[in-house]
Parts: sequence; C-alpha cells; structure tokens
Amino acid sequence: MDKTPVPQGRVIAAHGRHYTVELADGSLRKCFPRGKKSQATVGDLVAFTPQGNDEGSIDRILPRRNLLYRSDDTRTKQFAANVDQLLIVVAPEPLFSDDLLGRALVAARSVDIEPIIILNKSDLHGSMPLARQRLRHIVAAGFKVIELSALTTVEVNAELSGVLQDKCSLLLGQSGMGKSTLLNALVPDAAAATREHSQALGAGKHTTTSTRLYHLPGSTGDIIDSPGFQAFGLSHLTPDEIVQGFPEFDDVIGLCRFYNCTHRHEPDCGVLNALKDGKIAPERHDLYKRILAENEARSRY
Ligand SMILES: Nc1nc2c(ncn2[C@@H]2O[C@H](COP(=O)(O)OP(=O)(O)OP(=O)(O)O)[C@@H](O)[C@H]2O)c(=O)[nH]1
Ligand SMILES: [Mg+2]
Ligand SMILES: [Zn+2]
Repeated sequence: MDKTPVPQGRVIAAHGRHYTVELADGSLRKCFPRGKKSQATVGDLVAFTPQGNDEGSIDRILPRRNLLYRSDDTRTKQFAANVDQLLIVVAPEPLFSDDLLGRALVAARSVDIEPIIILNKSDLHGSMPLARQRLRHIVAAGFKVIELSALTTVEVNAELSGVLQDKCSLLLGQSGMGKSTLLNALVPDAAAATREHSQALGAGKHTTTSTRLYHLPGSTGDIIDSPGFQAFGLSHLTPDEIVQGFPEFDDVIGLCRFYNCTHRHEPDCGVLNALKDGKIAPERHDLYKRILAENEARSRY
C-alpha cells in the first residue's frame, strides 16, 4: 500500500474553476478540479495532486463542518464552507433590504452558524435612524447588531477584534454595504489585493467579484470577503428549518393546537396568537410566509 501522505490544503480563493489552495506551510497552489464539476468552495479542505511547483488538481473535498449556500429553482450558489460565524453587513445608504437580511439570517440558522449583523456607515448620521428603525424587529427577535463605521479603522478593530478572534468569519451582504471596506480596515494587506483585482478587471471601483479568505494579522482568526448578492433563495430548506430562522417563534410554537401547524391560517396557532397580540412583528411573519410559499411552489414540480 502506498504510504505517501496525500497532500492537503485549504481553498482560500475561488474564481470559476480556478482555486487557490493554501498548504500548512503557508505556500499557495493554483488548483483545478478534476472532472467537469467544480464543487469546492472557499473554506473547503481538499486533497490534491501536485503538478509542477505551484499547481495541482483537486481530487476530493474533505468532509465539511458546514456549507452556507442559497438556491432558487434553477441553481445553487455556494458562499463558503467550514465557517464559524456569519457577519451580515447592512448599511443606511444604500438602504439595505430587510427581506434579504431576513433570508440570510434564516440561512445561517439552518446550518447552525451564528449570525451577527453589522450596521455599517454609522457616520451617515442623517440616514441611520431609518436603518435602526428597520432593524428593530430583528433586534427584538434576539439577533446581535453591532454599529460601526468601516472608515474608522480604530473603531472597527475595537468593536470586532474580540468577535473575530480564533474564528473563521464570513462577510456577507448586498453590494455597496461596505464589506470590502471593512475587510481592509481589519486586514491592511488586503487593500492592495482588492485594488489590483478591480483594476485588472477594469472595473474602477472596489466591487468584489470573487470570494477570498484572509488571515487576520495578530490573531488566529480568518475573514472571508464575498461578492454582494441581489437575491437569496432558500428553496433547499425544509419547513422546520425555515421556522428555526425565526427565533421569536421559539417560545410560542409549542402552543399550536396541531402538531403539523404551518402557522399561517390554523386555529389556535401560537404564532398567529402572538402576531395578534403584537408580540411577533407582521413584517417578520410575512417574510416567513413568503419563504414557505416559494418552497411549496418548488416542491410541486
Ligand atoms: N460613509 C461611509 N461610506 C462607507 C463606509 N464603508 C464603506 N463605505 C463606502 O461604500 C462604498 C461601497 O463599499 P464596498 O466596501 O466596496 O462595498 P461592498 O459591500 O464590498 O460591495 P460589493 O463588493 O459590491 O459587494 C464605497 O464607496 C465605500 O467607500 C462607511 O462606514 N461610511
Ligand atoms: Mg466588496
Ligand atoms: Zn402554529
């Protein structure tokens, strides 16, 4: 039997079928998936066959702790694997969508990843009240929100260094919320990388087009920057997983008369009663119904 250890590494960047794999000694290899499908994603641990000095082919993906993704009727989009926490970045300008935020929270909870919301651009004083107002149901549901300005490096590090310590965190959010600006405040060396990248693409702005993992300086934590999303389908979730995305339902679902209550129209439903009593926000219940309806439409195919 061949006793040669199979080389392994971690995917730190993914661009189509091109992967950058980091080895334990810190060296990098350009890797390509074997076969047509490229299923590896940033954060994946992979076994690969070296080719030449700095290339390789990915043989297989080692078992994942978790995988965060979104899906609609036609396709699945993987965000990252093996992450410890999700930092969902929102901002007052452009004003974030509470539908997309709510969906990202459901996705995180469905794979037991702790989500933290970062309300960025706190320096835009005039528009912050509306953003805070839009977050009040999320705060009431028990989610953690951190307000900061990514333009103030000292503030970013004071607010986040403890949160990020020893963890692999994924920055997720709509385009323009300030994910890459936040990354640059945390990892000064990343600035060069993002700028080079967008210039190479002729984009001129710092709009992120691929996902990449960076090591936090002076800490054992990692942070992943990702491109902004415009949609967040959750058609892969079961009804139970959708319910889990709404922690404010936790205390009242036990009160439903029917064990298979869908919390939409049934009599003696704990969720509907809490809604009527003003203990659950109508906006949150509407989001729940939208996600569930999309799911049912899909399972009819
Ligand atoms: N006023 C203010 N502007 C900010 C702040 N953070 C980011 N910006 C600006 O917001 C714009 C978008 O920032 P990016 O960091 O590129 O946003 P992103 O979330 O990475 O966007 P995508 O890569 O497209 O997903 C840039 O013009 C930033 O300078 C902040 O705290 N305050
Ligand atoms: Mg970006
Ligand atoms: Zn119910």
